[in-house]
Amino acid sequence: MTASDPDPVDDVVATIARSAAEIRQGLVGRRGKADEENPSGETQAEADIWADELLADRLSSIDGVGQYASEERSEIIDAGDDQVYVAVDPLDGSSNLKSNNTMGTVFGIYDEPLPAPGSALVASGWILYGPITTMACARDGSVTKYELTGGGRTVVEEDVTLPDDPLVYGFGGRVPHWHDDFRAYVREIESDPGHKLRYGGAMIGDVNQVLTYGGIFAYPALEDSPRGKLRLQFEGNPIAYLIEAAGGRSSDGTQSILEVEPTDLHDRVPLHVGNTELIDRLEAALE
Ligand code: FDP
Repeated sequence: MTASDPDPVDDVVATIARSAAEIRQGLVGRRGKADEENPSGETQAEADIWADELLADRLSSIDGVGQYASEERSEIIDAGDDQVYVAVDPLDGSSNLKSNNTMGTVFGIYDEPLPAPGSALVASGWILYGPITTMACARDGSVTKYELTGGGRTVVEEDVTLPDDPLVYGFGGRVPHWHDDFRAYVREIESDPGHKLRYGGAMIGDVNQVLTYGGIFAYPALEDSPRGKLRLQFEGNPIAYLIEAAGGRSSDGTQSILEVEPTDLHDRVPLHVGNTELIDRLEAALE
């Protein structure tokens, strides 16, 4: 590739950013349940299916894209090229549609065919549909935050890092299903007067709070679900790549999420991300 050649990574990021306003607008009238399940056995919202189709069409037609895969479809779309491979959660936290709370779109751009380990990511990021629409994007070890308006994108912060003093925590899964060692760790985090609870039920909203204020988010292994809930390709890897690029850590309980070898496109992974010190303590607690 020469300097003047189109860069498929840039094109994928720009296409997702440009599509965000349309996705946000398209949620109106699509908040109901569809009569279908995703490959993880969850009932899909009409908006999940619609956003997936919109992104599948746009991303798989970009020059250089070899595959499009999504949490909302069982099969990978073969897009014909071989430079980058795109994994998307079109609407993360879509259960929040009913109550009109925050949700997001998550993407990972890999340089290996899917399913791929997080070490094959070359960029990742998320769109957050909050009071305004924002994007956080990691590439080449650096994180940039944008505000999105219509089809446009304005940089609001470059070289974003997690604040040194962690402030917020949010932990998913039903508390009675947490393992005892994880529960004991949570009690320690809660009892620190410097910490406060922030949990909104959409991973991307909760992780964005950690990126903004410092802290920890986890959707851990559960007694009735040993690999937790979140999907490695579509959620775990992209989030881990971005939080690590922002100077934080990710862990599946014992190692960086980026080191987890996938066995299936829809694998789940226990996810813990946040300030290094808190993830180090978590791994020690789960030993
Ligand atoms: P959702 O099912 O609404 O799409 O993986 C998806 C996710 O939301 C995350 O965004 C969120 O953190 C988690 O599931 C919440 O799940 P539960 O409410 O089932 O615990």
